[in-house]
Amino acid sequence: MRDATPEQNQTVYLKDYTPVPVTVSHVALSFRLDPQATRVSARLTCKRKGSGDMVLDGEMLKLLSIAIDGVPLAADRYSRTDTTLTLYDAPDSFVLETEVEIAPEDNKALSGLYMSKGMYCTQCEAEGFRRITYMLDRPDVMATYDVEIGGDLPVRLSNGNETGPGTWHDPWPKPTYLFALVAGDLLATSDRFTTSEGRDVTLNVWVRPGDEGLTAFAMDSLKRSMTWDEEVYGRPYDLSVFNIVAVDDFNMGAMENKGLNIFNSKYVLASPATATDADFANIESIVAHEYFHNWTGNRITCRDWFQLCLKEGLTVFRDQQFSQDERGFATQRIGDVLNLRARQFREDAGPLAHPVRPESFVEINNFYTATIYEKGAELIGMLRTLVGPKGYDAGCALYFERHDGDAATIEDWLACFETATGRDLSQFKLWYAQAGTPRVQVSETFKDGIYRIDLKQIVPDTPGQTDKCPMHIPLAFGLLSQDGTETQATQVHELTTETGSMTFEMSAKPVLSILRGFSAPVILEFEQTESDRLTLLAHDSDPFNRWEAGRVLAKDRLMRAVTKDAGFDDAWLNAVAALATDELADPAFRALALALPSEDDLAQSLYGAGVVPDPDRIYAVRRAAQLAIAARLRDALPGLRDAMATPGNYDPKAEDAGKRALAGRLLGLQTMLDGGVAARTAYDAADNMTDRMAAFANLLEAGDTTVAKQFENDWQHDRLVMDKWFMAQVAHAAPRDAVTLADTLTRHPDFDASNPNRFRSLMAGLTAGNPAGFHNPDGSGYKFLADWLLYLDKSNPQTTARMSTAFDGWKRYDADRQDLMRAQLQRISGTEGLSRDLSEMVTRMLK
Ligand code: 0A1
Ligand code: ZN
Repeated sequence: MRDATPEQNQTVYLKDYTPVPVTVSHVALSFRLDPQATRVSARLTCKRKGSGDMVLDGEMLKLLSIAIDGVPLAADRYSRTDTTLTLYDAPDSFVLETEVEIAPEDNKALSGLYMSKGMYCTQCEAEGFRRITYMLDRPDVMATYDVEIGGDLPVRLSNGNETGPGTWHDPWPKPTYLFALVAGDLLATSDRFTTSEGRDVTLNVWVRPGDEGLTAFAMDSLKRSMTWDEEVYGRPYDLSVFNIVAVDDFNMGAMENKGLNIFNSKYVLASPATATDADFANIESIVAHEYFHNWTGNRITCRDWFQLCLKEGLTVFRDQQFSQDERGFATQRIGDVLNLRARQFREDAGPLAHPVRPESFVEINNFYTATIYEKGAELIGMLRTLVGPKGYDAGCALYFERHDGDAATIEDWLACFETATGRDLSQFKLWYAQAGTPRVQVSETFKDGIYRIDLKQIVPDTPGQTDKCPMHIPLAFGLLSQDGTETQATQVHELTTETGSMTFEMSAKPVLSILRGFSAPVILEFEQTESDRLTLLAHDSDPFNRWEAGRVLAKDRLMRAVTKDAGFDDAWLNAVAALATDELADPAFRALALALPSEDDLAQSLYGAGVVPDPDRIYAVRRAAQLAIAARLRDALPGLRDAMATPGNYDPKAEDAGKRALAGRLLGLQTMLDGGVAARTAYDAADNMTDRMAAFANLLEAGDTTVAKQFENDWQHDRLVMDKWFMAQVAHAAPRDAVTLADTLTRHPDFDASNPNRFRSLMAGLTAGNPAGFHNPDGSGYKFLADWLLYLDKSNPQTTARMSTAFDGWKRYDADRQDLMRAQLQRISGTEGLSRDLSEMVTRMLK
């Protein structure tokens, strides 16, 4: 074997993309499963496309044999490094046969083939296939697959259609990252679906024995998703079986492997007793998301990983549309925007900011981010606004027709819309290249019967990017008269230059409702008058902006309370009380309107306004605001909450969930006044997990010392419920107790850092759930997190790197806290043997 030098921690650039010189059109795999010594035989049908050596990827593989066209390969015909196998002088077409040995039981990174509670499963996105066998592990190499899983495990699954016990044929060419294998002792809930093309499809949801009673909602969500994708996008399913498998140890939410979706069990298993309304909604949208990938991701995949948003942004947009149709437009949109602002705006404002289509990466697993997913989805939404619903449908239809079977690019996607609608999208394309959240400044004047709106866009500098060009920003807006009547229905103004303006002839100054439906992912800077905002809150026909008006009023109050020690005025408290008691408004909407901006949201906004956020002060001010609202509603609270009762059997439908959400908010207010009396009654009466968790959280907030033990005794047999127990205790601890409690809980017999759900529950309970606790001025929160990151990085770099993003806001804070956080980041970065994942993250955060 020839010598070769290994390549480590290298930066990969989009500009360096080159097609492979030799491609693989068919893959035949044979598995002999064993926890310590699994044998994988691979036959790759290869064909030359250009000149050059064939470099296959492979990691942690013990090569047992290698042959070309049945002849063992001489040592001078190939070379290996820790990560590659290079074939020299390969013929024009040939079959490469290899046999390797791997140890799934030792694979704690949960990438490649690994074991979870005795069951074999795989995770190949982004680059896990190379830990199974030697292959061109990149998305532009698409092959058909035949898979044989030997042995006597009762259930043996792979992609495609089953051709015999444990043998599978996938007729649809796919890249390696969509390969999957599952084997073990599993039980299925089964159903059938007939597609619009008349294909009879068997649907299975596979779980470990004992969990079979928890699959009904996932199955129902799957069938509704299949119908929706046929009706709305004209996309039917294309195999005779669709399998979903629930796995307890999983780094992410779920994975869209062709015909064999693998899910974190948290996003499959649900019963009224164990899952909250939020869990049900997540299951519905994630089942839909993975199913929708069959067309947006699988049938049409990405040419390279820089194009990740091509499948992810589009598929998130599609699952958001689905959830709007299933659950109601307004509340879904408000929830999606809240999530975008909390996660993506935060990312875009800090050291980890990157374009929706990045230009380089070290570890691609670090780029499964809110920017690529959620901002990517906003770009699709803006495109739809710009070309209109019909233009959007025509562009999508052309995309499916033109690129079915392709590994495509963002250019391919946009070209379909240019062809279908005749629009020039060259400026719009900047959204994919320029990072950072644009700010749009709005000002208005009214003089001599002319109402004028002036607009200015500012695209901020982000790491590695300065002096950006103006973006193409669709601003949906409408006008109301001062009494709240809409005088101009929604129109879209396209802001394409740095400044812009609009004028209207009017007899009186109108009330402007701008950025309706949150038509672009921007930060609006608009000093609108208090009375205009109150008019919008009471009357805007656009429900998003109605909610947004309330949000802006609340945020103003909270920021002034933080910076100027201002109290909470009657006008605001009365407006909040009016919404809370408005029986004509949808309870889900009222629940959203009653929720104050989060502590992190306030920290972000204060920092954006040039104020150094003090986490303790923010915590105290939020509580004071809640107390003021509670006091205003004191007498009404019990009656309001009673009116939200949902008698009869628990139903996860949006209507009931909205009532429970409002009841939960009201209970929070009652707890501010009664120290937990109502919450105790609610806890004891709860007959579903939504009500129980709301009461539990409030009892913890009130300092109840018995409920945690009671909850544990009741639920210690249920791992998913216990994740909630770990998280809630830390999130709802008094800030000064949070780190000590988190640390104590890591010594609880049920704390297992190797299970990503458990690790994340506890860590995020502190970092996201209890910001004042995490930012304890003594630095204990930072040290606690850094210690655990260093510990877990040795076995599971992916989950560790994701959790490290809790440090990404470090530059917002005061000098002492910055020093403490920097010191922990430097300690991590100076540690020997760091994973590529974590090393890239801390390097970017320290820059
Ligand atoms: N493609 C999946 C999410 C996913 C991404 C990466 C993974 O491993 C690094 C695993 C899953 C989705 O969008 O649902
Ligand atoms: Zn996805």
